[in-house]
Amino acid sequence: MDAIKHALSLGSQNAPREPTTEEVSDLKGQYTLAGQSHVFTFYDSLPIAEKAALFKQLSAFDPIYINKIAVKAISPPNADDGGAKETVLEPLPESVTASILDDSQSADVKKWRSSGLDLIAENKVAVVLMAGGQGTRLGSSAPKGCYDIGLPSQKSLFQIQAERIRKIEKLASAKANTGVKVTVPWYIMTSGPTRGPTEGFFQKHSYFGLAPENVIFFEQGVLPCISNDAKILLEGKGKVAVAPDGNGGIYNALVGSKVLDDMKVRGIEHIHAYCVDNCLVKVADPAFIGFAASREADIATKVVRKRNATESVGLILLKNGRPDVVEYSEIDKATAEELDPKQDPKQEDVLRFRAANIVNHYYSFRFLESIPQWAKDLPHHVARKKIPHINLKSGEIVKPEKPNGIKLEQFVFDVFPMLELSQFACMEVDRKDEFSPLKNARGAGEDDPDTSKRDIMGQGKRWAIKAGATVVSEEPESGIEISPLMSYGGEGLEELSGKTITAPAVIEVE
Ligand code: UD2
Repeated sequence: MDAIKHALSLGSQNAPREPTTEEVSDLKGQYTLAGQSHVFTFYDSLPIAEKAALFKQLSAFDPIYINKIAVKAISPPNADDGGAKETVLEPLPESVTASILDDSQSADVKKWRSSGLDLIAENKVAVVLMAGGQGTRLGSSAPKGCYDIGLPSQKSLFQIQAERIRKIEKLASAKANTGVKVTVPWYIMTSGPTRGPTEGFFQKHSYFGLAPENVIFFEQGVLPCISNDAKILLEGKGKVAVAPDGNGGIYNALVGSKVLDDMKVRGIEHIHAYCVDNCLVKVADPAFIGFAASREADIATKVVRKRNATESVGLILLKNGRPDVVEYSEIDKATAEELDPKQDPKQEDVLRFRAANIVNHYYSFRFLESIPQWAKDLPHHVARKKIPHINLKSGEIVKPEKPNGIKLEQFVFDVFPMLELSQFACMEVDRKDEFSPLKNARGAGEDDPDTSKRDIMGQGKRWAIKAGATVVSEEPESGIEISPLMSYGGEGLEELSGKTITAPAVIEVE
């Protein structure tokens, strides 16, 4: 019997096995118990391949758990039902924050950068890129990292980030001068929709000069889309409507995909995790790594000054004494607009809560090893969406005009409140040098391809002028694109001294 069962379970490559009656009835029983048996409405009429696919998909979910997180996400405990005590929000205390903007800390920054480069040279630093988002606001179907923001070199965000990794490896190696090969492994988290196109893009571009064995792709999980009356939605007669489980899916994915095991084998102790769409991101920033390591932080995060009360960024703050982030989609207007009583009222309005989250986080490896102890407690958030689905009565596809359901997602920063303040650190950085997110389609005028291009070329122009070059240009806006392989953060541009450069221009390594 075992041999037959084994053979059946394999099935031949192109003819998946039909689940047995008992397997189907077991699974149906679980879904019936959870009040979700409607997902089997069309099961019997499906061809075998679709039966097998739906059975496999449904087997990957626990319907009781889905119900639990959906109910908790839709109606979180609040003050009046005693579910949560009065929430006290305060800015982060000075004790856990440092600021690049504060000249009095420049000696510290130099020290952090130096120690960060040493850690990179000791092969203790890795980078995790969260690239599973679907970039719907950008209006492009390709993964955001593939996007060409219009630079003279036509480099994509992925290429810019890959070259920053190559450059920081070189800088760390030159400083250490031990002859030991320096590698910063790059773990790229994708989601179902972004996995294929992302890997294909890297293969097409030969990993932008990185060694393929040091660019590791892994996939985050998905969760079923839920109707407003808490029912799992079917996208087709044999397919559950699913969506990526949010960038907070990174934690389960790091464990499930064995990325943590790979980091352990490599001796990684410090991890930089960041957002794909920020063209200015300092990948594996040694100053940030050195800062976090100097504080022996389990988590550290970079922030910039919030642009205005309505900017779509999370706010890093203390919530009931713990580090936390209130997402832009969940902050109340009064809190977002509250002014800082300590600030000079004549100054431009200074918001009380102005530490803007930029999805730029540091983790100690020892902290990431604790994921299995708390990952199941990470909350889910609700995104109300228009979700195409099958009408269970007519079997027709419905394309709703207005939000008809929810996508459940976890937020990467929801892990912050698990820490005592002493385990957490925050570094304020200069927005013009470190944050220019690509969120909107061209023409939005803010956080779009043109602002990304403007900011990265403006930075290159500042670097060239600082290095002693004279920059001439017809339009004041035109800048200079300096390849990351030339300079990681404005260093090493002595050869530009005394030169006259006509912008717009590209400076690339020969
Ligand atoms: C994110 C932050 C927000 C602010 C803003 C600044 C979160 C939850 N929110 O909001 O506080 O910092 O960025 O730009 O971090 N991603 C995945 N898998 C997913 C969803 C997203 O990998 O399922 C990645 C995505 O590819 C990107 C990053 O997470 O690299 C942020 O995602 P987003 O740009 O959709 O987040 P946004 O702008 O709503």
